[in-house]
Order: sequence, then C-alpha cells, then structure tokens
Amino acid sequence: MADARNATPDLDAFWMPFTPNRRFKADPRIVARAEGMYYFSPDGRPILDGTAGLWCVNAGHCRPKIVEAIARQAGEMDYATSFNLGHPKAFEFATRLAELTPQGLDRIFFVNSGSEAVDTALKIALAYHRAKGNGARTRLIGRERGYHGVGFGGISVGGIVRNRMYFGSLLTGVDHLPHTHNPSRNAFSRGLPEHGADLADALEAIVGLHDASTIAAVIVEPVAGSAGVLVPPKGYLERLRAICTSYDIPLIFDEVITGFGRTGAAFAAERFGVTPDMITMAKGMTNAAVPMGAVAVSRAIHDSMMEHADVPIELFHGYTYSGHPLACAAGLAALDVYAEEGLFARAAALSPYWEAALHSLQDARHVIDVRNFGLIGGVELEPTPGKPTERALKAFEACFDRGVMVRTTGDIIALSPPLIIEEAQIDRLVETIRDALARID
Ligand code: PXG
Repeated sequence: MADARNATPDLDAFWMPFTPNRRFKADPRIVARAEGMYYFSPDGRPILDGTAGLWCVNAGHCRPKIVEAIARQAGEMDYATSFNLGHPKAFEFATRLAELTPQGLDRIFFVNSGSEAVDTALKIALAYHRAKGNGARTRLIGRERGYHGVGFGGISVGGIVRNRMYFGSLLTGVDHLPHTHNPSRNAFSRGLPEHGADLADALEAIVGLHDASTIAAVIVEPVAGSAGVLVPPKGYLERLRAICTSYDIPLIFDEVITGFGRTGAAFAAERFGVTPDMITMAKGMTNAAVPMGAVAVSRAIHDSMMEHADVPIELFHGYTYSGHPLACAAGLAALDVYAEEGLFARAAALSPYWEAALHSLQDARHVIDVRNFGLIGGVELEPTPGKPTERALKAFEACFDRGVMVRTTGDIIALSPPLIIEEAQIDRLVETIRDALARID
C-alpha cells in the first residue's frame, strides 16, 4: 500500500489563502510531517523551520505533551459550548493566561483566531463606551502598514493596501497613524531604532481634528510583523500610551505574533514596560496545535461593563468555538511547556546571538536593511526593478530548496523561529539565506 504521506494530492480544489495559487500549483511545495525545529517533505527531506510555522509554533512542532493533552481531551469531551454553560478547562486556561498578562489585564475573552481577537477587541471598545454613556466614542484609530487580520474590523484599522483595496468601503470613521518605518535614518538598527518616537504625536493631531470624545480606541502591533518587521522607535510606545491616557482612549496592543515569548517576555507589553488596556493574542497561545485566540481586557473595562449592563448579557458577542475544549487543553499544555523549558527567558537570552547573526547579512547580496527584536528578524532586499516581491519569492524558493523555511512579505524576508532554536541552527539559517541571495538575480 502506498504511504499516504508520499501520495501526490490533487491540488485543484483547495483555493489557498494569501498564495499565488497558479504559480504554486505549477510548482508545489508540500510538507508532510513536522517535529521540533523541522518540517519534513513527503520523501523525508528535513526543512529547518525559520518561521515557527507562521509565527505560531513557539515551542517547536508536535511537542508530545501538547499532542497527548489534545488526544486525551478529544476522548473525554470533544465539545461543549461556553454560551451559558461551562467546562473546567476554559476557566483554568483563562486563569493561567491572566497570570501571564500584565497586571490588571486579567479578564479573558476566548475566540478562534487573531482576526477574531481583533474584531472582538474593537467591538468591546465600542460597547464599553456605549455602556458608560459615551456612545459618541465610535472612531477607531489604526496605523499605516498595520496588520490586524482579515475581518472587516481588522482590515479597516489595518494599513496594508492590498488587504483593503478590493473590499469596498470598510468600516467608516477610521483614521490611521503614520507607520514608523524610516529607512533613511534607521537602516540596520540593532534592536529599537533611534529615530521616530515623535511619530506618536500624530495621535495628538488626530485628537485635535476629531476630538477625543469621538474616539473609541487606538490599535497597534507593538512590533509590526506582517508588513515586514517594523520595530518601534525608542520611546514611541511609551508616548502613544501617555497620549491615550491623557485623553482616556483605550489602547489595544495586537500581540498575535509578539505574544508567548517572541520578544523575550510573555508579552511585548511586559518587554517594553508599556501596559495597554487590551491585548489581542492567538498563534502561540496553543503553540498553534489547535486554532485559538483571545482578548485580555483590563479589569477596569470589564468591571465597568458588568456594572453598567442594562440587560443580563453584558456583551452580545461570542463564537460557537469560544473556549473550545481541545483548544483549552492544547493551550494549558503549551503554557506548561513554555514554563517548564523557560522558553520566554530562552528567547531573551538568545536574542543577542540572533541579532549578531542576522546583522552579519548586512553585506550579503541584495540586502538593503536588517531589523531585529527578540527572536524576530527582517531582512529587506532591494526589489527587482519593475517586479516588486519577485526577488523575495525567489529567495524563499532558493532557501526551501536548500532545506530552510523562511517567510517573505513584499521584498522582505521575515524570520521568527521556534524559541527552541539552537545557535548552530541560527547559523545555518543565516548562511542559507546568504548563499541563496548570492545565487539569485
Ligand atoms: N494580528 C496580527 C498582528 C497578526 O500578525 C492577525 C492579527 C490575524 O490572525 P489570524 O489568526 O486571523 O491569521 C495576525 C496574523 C505573515 C503572516 O506572513 C502573519 C499573520 C497571518 C498570515 C501571515 O507575516 N499574522
């Protein structure tokens, strides 16, 4: 009997997400198995995972403790709703998460993805103001080049043009802060760039234009990932926090990629010492083994909504799979693995090595910038004239063919390895990229 892992699947029916489908199906790349730092192709070739899946498999692949927890839960209770009914693991997981989030952000609303977390946080902000009698606070403020998933809320506050332009008029009453990327002043910054904290002052201008009494929330990624690893300038997040506080505007950190150790702490909020009013999370929450997301909400917002609700249900929102038992079991096991192996501290300890290795690519062919923070890296390539993204796609293919998985966005190679990566594997990742870049046009 043929090994199912070796069988070539029919590729036609699956309309693949965020993929050049025609190009992919003409020259597919398939992975069949994963373990620790590696994927394996159907014929067993190992591929070093430089991206933790998609910024999500923070403890590495197929960790036995997580696999066993999911299997056990599937046999014990496959599903229970959280609508007006409870099961122990959802409460337990919420409690454990609340211990990891910054002090005061200890009320957890479960969802199934980062996109749902973002839309949920925006809806909580709107409902919170309305409950307090400030129903005029409806304006949402995002940022250019922000990625907040693909729901209508997320693309409205997001700032990636192609994710917005095909989809109609989006939410009304949305404004955007300027992005913080400044290659002419900050290229090849190690860690936080020096210049640009003053870009937070654009929020003052937005408040000046609309008045704070119309603004519901500000949402930013502490470190922007999908738009190509944009690290916040020194002092920027502190300034944004101070302005939000002065106008009583809730600040939402979208930590879907920065959560669960990626920056060297449980959340970037902790790493930066800046506490928002809500944190959106997903991905590393279950080590990606079962889809799940959440919003951590400040006690102040939560309690105010409990107090001011004029009907028994305080928030008319939720999903069939909010608090799904399999996801909670996976999440609890993932938190155990993170804690037992000290993976958040490990990421912090490895980050100087990571930084030095990545910046050694400064003189590699085609490279015009290198950026890093925690175990996040961005290597920006000079685009092929007239053909944006082409060079990065070729770099991805050349790395994959050399047994290394990287992720590209625009002409940027984005790196976010599992936090269990070894120094020798960092070297291999960087040398493979150098070699691939030397060989592509
Ligand atoms: N917010 C942020 C900051 C994200 O990075 C989402 C929300 C949405 O999460 P879901 O689970 O709905 O996909 C994300 C997702 C990439 C890449 O290549 C990043 C994401 C998704 C797909 C690709 O950088 N992040």
